[in-house]
Amino acid sequence: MLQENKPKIVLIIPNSKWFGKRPWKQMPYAALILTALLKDEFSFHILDANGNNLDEQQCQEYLRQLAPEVVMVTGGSAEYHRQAHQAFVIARAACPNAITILGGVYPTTLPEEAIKDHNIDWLFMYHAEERINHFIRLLLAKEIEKAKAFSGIAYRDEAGNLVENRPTCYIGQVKTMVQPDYSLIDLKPYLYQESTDYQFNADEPTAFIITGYGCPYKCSFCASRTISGRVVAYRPLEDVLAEIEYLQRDYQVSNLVFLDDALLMNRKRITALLQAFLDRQYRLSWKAASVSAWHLDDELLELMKKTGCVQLTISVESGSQRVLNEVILKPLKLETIPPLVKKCRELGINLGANFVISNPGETWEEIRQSFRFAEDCDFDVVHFHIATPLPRTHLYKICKEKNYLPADFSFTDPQFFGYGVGHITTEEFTPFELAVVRAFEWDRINFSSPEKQQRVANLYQTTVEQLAEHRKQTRRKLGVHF
Ligand code: B12
Ligand code: SF4
Repeated sequence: MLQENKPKIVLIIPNSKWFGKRPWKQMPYAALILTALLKDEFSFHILDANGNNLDEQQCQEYLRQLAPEVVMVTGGSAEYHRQAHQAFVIARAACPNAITILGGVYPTTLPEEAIKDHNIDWLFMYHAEERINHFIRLLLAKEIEKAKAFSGIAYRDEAGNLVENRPTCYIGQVKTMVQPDYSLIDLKPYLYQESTDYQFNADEPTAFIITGYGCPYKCSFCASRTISGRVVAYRPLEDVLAEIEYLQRDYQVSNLVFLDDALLMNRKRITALLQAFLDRQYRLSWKAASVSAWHLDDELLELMKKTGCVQLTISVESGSQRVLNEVILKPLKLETIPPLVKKCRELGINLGANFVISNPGETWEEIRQSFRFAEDCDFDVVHFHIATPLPRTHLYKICKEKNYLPADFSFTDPQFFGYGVGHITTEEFTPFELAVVRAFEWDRINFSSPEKQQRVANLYQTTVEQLAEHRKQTRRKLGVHF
């Protein structure tokens, strides 16, 4: 079929800057997968409002000119739900008759909110692989009853209520993993990061990569299982290596950040991947955003270092073994952490750590234990997050059962997200106490000496003076500036 005869579909990537939120400029992996799935069968286009920093007017003009039959929007974390809805306001104004579909993490975890938007016809929940083409074919053929029976989607019934079809499988059951397709995305805006701890040398192109989706663990606050199920979907290593080589060849990428949920789960696989880095003589510096410390040991760390690892961030979450075992449900043994810090320092790998304070069931003393542990370990940088009850997580269920959330609690309250703002009140703590202790302990632990200040400044590729301003703002607003 000729390209022009194919039905036109546009995927909008909403601009994270709309509504003045913290902007994100990480490669939209979902768009790369959807390109691979849809571009041959349909006339598929991407309106990347985020990468190109487009405003509403520019998006409307683009849509009016193209006049697509289907407009799709990718909704990342629920925190950015307003941007997703704004994309549909634009789409409806520009192409009132188009079929509209919202997909991604937001509708998967919060369909009851997303469906309230009458600019949206369908919610496509969970993964797109082996599903989306069939669903679009049904819609274009006006087979509405069949579309309504499709698994893992949701829609509004005539009374305006959510109808949600459970999925029959998760990404882990998919037979063929799809190679991300970069051909319709202008990658350049994504290659240079603004001051985040993923930053390398600001002048060198940095790319993000995901080698597998999902995680089998069941940490109480985490949404991974809701989205991906419990079986990790691994991409073939050859595909991962081909992607890295493409990024190196076409974009001179020399820095890489792994964003997998469970990068280290399969020892044989991660070893084979890193060994290939050596065999193929890649000249790369790489970081991993959030790795499971219980899979790290000296041998793996040494291999990581040899292959260009410059930074790892581990999720320790709590300095209390009881809280880890009984509240957070993370299989981490705290005694393994100090030797890891020592080994990373010996090897010259920066080690960051994430903590989550104020899980229901945690005492004030146990929260203080987390700060003490973080300080004693002497990580290169430590982040403390206030537990945020994300939709459809175990944490949220407990909070509801125990009545720990305010009466007017809403996932769509712009104040809800941020991880520096608490919502949970138990017998042990209130959001205000948490915000205060978090901001000041973060400041004290990370910046207690000129050496530490310099260390963090180096990590963020910034100056101690600029860092001082961020610290001041974080203390004054009791918020997150990194
Ligand atoms: C990579 C990642 C990031 C990256 C990049 C984010 C981005 N916007 O691209 C960075 C590091 C920047 C990031 C930041 C944040 N993240 Co994040 N992130 C992830 C992670 C690990 C993988 C996401 C991913 O790219 N997966 C691969 C792609 C291919 O999958 P996908 O996006 O789900 O898309 C598939 C389907 O959903 C579907 N699909 C997607 N869009 C569409 C659209 C249509 C129309 C259709 C039909 C289908 C479809 O098709 C795709 C292929 O199957 C997930 C964990 C997870 N398990 O999902 C957390 C996760 C999404 N992040 C989360 C959070 C909380 C955040 C932050 C708020 C954290 C913070 N510290 O502030 C920020 C917010 C950023 C934002 N703008 O959304 C939570 C969200 C929870 C929730 N319920 O909202 C998750 C689930 C982590 C967790 N385990 O709890 N994140
Ligand atoms: S190990 Fe990480 S990704 Fe897996 S469930 Fe726990 S927090 Fe989520």
